[in-house]
Amino acid sequence: MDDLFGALEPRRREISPGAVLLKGFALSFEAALLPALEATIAAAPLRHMVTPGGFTMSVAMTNCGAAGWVSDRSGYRYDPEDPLSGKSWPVMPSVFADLAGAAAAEGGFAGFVPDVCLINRYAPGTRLSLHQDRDEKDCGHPIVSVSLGLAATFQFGGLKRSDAVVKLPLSHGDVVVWGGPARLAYHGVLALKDGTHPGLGRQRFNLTFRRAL
Ligand code: MD3
Ligand code: FE
Repeated sequence: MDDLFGALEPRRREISPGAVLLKGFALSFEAALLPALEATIAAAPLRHMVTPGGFTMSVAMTNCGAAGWVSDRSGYRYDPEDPLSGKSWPVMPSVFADLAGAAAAEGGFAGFVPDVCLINRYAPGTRLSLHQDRDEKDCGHPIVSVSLGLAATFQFGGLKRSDAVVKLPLSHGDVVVWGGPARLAYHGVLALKDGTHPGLGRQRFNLTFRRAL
């Protein structure tokens, strides 16, 4: 039976060319990961950024690492300083970098060293509309995403906004490595359903590790 279930639900699943789902990969890092997340948020608080079009994002965000992704009325950019404090972003905790490097290697990108981690926080009802991540300098590097807390439905499309999307449930501890032809695919997150996660309560966090600079 073990083999049967193993074959039906492998731990490593290619969901499209270049996109590899590592089910539960972050769970073995959890004991160090959650305190490091808490400390990072204490140093650079979550905030709702404003899009260049003037809309306030429903996702609350912060960053750690050499720079952070920020949005305001003037546009999107990677900024070495947190605009809220005028100081550098918190250093990327070593458990973050270790997790990202190990996942990338498992996904086929050995040697990936992220310089930025964008932290997204979803409350019930929060969504992230379909977009591409193209603010990074060299899109030859993958993005590693880590889901924590409440489960979400992720949408994954093609290289055009109008391409069909596939829905993928992402739950606590899941990691996805997005590289190669998947790196510039449109993607988004449906409105978070209410619920309570045993460790994290009524919220979902997503960490995305990038080589941005
Ligand atoms: C596919 N975050 O931060 S993670 C983002 O759940 C973002 O918070 C979502 O989209 C979240 O930009 C989705 C999965 C993900 C992240 C980056 C990607 C998928 C991706 C970049 C390229 C292709
Ligand atoms: Fe994205």
